[in-house]
Amino acid sequence: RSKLSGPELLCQIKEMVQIATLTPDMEPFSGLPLASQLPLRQITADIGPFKTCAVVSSAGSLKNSGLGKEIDSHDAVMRFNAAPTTGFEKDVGSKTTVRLINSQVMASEDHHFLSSSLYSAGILVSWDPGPYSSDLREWFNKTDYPIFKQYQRYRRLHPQQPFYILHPQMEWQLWQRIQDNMVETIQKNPPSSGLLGTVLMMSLCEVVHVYEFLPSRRKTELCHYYQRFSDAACTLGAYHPLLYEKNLVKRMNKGSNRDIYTHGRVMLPGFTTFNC
Ligand code: NCC
Repeated sequence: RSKLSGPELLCQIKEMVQIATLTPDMEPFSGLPLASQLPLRQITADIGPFKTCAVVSSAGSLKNSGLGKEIDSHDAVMRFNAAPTTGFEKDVGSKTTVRLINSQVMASEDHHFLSSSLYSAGILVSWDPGPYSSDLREWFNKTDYPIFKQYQRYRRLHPQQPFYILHPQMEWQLWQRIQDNMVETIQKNPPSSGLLGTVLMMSLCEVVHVYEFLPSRRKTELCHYYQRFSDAACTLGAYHPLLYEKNLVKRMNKGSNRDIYTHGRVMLPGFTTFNC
């Protein structure tokens, strides 16, 4: 099997990964109270298209990057999980257009998901590792963390804030792209929020700039720019196939290696800007 080029990889992802969020008509939700809380339309029908976007990883190497102004200059900015902006504006900016959160954040006591103002800016998108079959009923009966319970509670408290749930098929279609493009057998766990969010933004933006997903010269064992905890697994992966994700992103990068080294910046084209 020959190694795909960057453009070929981009086409595979564009054609084989469907960007989908849950809507009220989908089974088994249609008859349930949850259905009345789900957005009526797909996220891709509701928001964007944006010209230029920033995806801000939570990596420790963002610390002292001074990238805040550049990040805020984009039309839309995506952040992840509990990553704050307050107090870190110089390095990560202050704009939040979309926040992608995993179900662990929604469920764990320490994140105060229902009450913390951290989550009130922008559009929320959540995800939970679904079964490989991506069967919604099977997933609904056995989620990793109680994503649906927490989603419903949050929606009752903050009914005006747009809040989507990713269809689990997106996780596994993307996982398959990673596996099919690697020689090694990869653990059957979904991609990290970082890669899921990057691909979601590629469907909403003309150009996506991803910051410190591929580590710059500031590379550090510090896990997050906002915490004192260190662990190299945050950058290299443990549960998520993060190293493989990064390899794929490196191959698709349209920017220069110099940009990675100095700014931790990767440039990816939006799906509408290329033909396959
Ligand atoms: O750490 P996390 O990710 O919230 O980071 C968001 C995304 O940024 C990229 N990243 C992060 C740190 C780092 N040093 N290098 C990076 O490249 C990754 O792409 C990552 O996805 C997640 O993916 O949802 C994850 O969430 C955390 C945790 O659940 C939340 O932060 C809430 O506390 C997971 N950590 C643990 O379970 C302990 C992490 O594995 C994945």
